[in-house]
Amino acid sequence: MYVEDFDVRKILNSRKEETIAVRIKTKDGTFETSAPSGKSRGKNEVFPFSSKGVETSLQFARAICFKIVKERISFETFQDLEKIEEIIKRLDNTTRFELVGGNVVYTIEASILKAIAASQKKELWEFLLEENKPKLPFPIGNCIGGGKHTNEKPKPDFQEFLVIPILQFNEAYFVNLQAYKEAKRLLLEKDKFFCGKTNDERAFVTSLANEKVLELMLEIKKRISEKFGRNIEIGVDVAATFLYEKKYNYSTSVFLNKKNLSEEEQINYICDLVEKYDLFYVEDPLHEEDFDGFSELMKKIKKISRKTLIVADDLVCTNYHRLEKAIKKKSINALILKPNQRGSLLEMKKTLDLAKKNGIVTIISHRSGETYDSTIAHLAVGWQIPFIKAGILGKERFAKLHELLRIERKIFSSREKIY
Ligand code: 2PG
Ligand code: MG
Repeated sequence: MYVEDFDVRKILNSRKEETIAVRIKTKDGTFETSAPSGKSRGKNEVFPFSSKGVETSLQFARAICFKIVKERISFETFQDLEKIEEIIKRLDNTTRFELVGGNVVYTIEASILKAIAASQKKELWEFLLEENKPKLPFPIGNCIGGGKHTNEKPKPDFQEFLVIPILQFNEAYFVNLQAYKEAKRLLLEKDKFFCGKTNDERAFVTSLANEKVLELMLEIKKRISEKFGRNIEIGVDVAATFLYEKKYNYSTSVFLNKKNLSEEEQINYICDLVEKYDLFYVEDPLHEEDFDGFSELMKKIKKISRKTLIVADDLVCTNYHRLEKAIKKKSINALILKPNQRGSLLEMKKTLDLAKKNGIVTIISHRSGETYDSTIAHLAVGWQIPFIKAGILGKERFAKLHELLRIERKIFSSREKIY
């Protein structure tokens, strides 16, 4: 497959921040990818854009695509992405794409993969698939939010309160929407300041403290079970790095009798919450450099709950070497993967394979600032990642969720295929 032409554009994401869209043309059609942006970014992520700004990244993207076209570089396999990375390394050999920007690497690589897939008459997920009985991921939905994604105050200190239905995808999608509606009803009852407002990821904004929201999440779980006969799990993204400055600093907690917690107190607090609210999922419970604290927490959690996932997002940042360290120290049993945390899809795949080999549960994730791009839906199915965190509502979130609904039909429908 050869790239015949390309277009690199600047677009806005859901937070109205500038980002990049790359479109390439081959004899099979046009293929586009745009990049999302994080707000609670880990310090070990690659640079999303050049340290010189978005414009510089766009110029680099054009130069790289121009070279691909002019030199008639051929792409046939996933590993052929190395050809792009060689070009990029010559322009920018920093480890974190400081000059080019990780979003340039990601959008070019993903667009090329879509084109290779099409040249073999496949969609991206089909091209990536290594197994013959694909499963759809379980969608993790963000219902209520606080932390960095919410501007209003007071707000819960935790960033995300999540619902997780372990159900067939189409059912889980529906259940998440119902849970979201229940969240709204309950907030109207229990939060006198609530006016239906939502945050960056369309999660509801509330003035309630962490534990009050968790009580409400248990109520949502109960109502979903009563109304629909479906069991859902619940969880949180603590995003603890953003609470941490020498201690973990809380503003609105009702459960705690003090507001600044030491590492040990934070670990005990998380254990208490897991026990009291039967949490299935806890993302970034400690700050982004605390591998040992995570290990301590893992030891304690094992005694309380066998099902709970202790998930690294900012701790690992989709970085192979940081995952190696987390595995060695037994810091985690689950891992967030975000393509633009790493830029390189080759590296992301290596990290995913290492996680799978070591029994670490993986979750592919959107960012808080999103576009209409649906690439992560394809990566989730193609690479058989068991969970996807992609929100519940909003066009940018639907872009991924609805693509998964379509893929599910394509895989499981016995009707003549129109998908
Ligand atoms: C997270 C993400 C997505 P951001 O912390 O998991 O929810 O947030 O994209 O702002 O880093
Ligand atoms: Mg996170």
